[in-house]
Amino acid sequence: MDNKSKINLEKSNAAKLAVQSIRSNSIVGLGTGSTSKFAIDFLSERIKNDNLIGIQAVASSLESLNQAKLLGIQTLDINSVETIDITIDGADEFDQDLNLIKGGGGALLREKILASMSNEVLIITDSQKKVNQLGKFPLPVEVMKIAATPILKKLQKLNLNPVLRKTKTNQPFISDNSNYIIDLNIGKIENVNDLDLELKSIPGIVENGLFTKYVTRVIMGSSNEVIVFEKNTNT
Ligand code: A5P
Repeated sequence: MDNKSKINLEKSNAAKLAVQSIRSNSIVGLGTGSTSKFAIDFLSERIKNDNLIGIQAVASSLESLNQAKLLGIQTLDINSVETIDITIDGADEFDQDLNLIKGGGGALLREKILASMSNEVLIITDSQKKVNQLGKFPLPVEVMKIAATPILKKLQKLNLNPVLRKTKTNQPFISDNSNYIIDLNIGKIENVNDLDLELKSIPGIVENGLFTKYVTRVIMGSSNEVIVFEKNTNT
């Protein structure tokens, strides 16, 4: 098996196990990205073949919303929901404390809103996402278009090596919320909470891709097994 197939199998195995946690009559948060895509497929299979009834989904992106609709999964608008029972989403990196970098696909804002509304957040990944220290993967920051230039300058001054995300045709990438994304090439993030607060203090930054709370469990595919990391409640 080539490496890409191996990674896809890890993603699929993690997604399959996570979807087993969904109970009938639940509101389910749908993540975004290639691993979440597997989870949405498995959810639809469970609804069709497994007596899973009363499922309503809230999507974290237009991409996931479209996939869910195509599969016949009933969807709800975020504004019509008070609490989400369980959200299943991917990540770009996670550490031993279950802090995450998310937003490689540009959906970090809605993903964080969904996570904040959820009783349970299951993160599904392949084995390449586990790191000792976050930061090798560029940290995405969603910013208002009108403030992109001053924010880029501010982030440069903070030595965070910001780069405005571009599409394949060299146009600025536009999020589902009509904002820009700036990727921070940090290398190693020494203190995730301090950086999260620093970014939140800059006007015009709508959200950043650091998830320092919310996660209940990370479910990681690794070769033919699946490893579950629980939040250590003693720390
Ligand atoms: C989307 O914006 C991201 O947060 C994804 O959840 C993350 O990039 C993981 O994507 P993959 O499952 O494709 O690796």
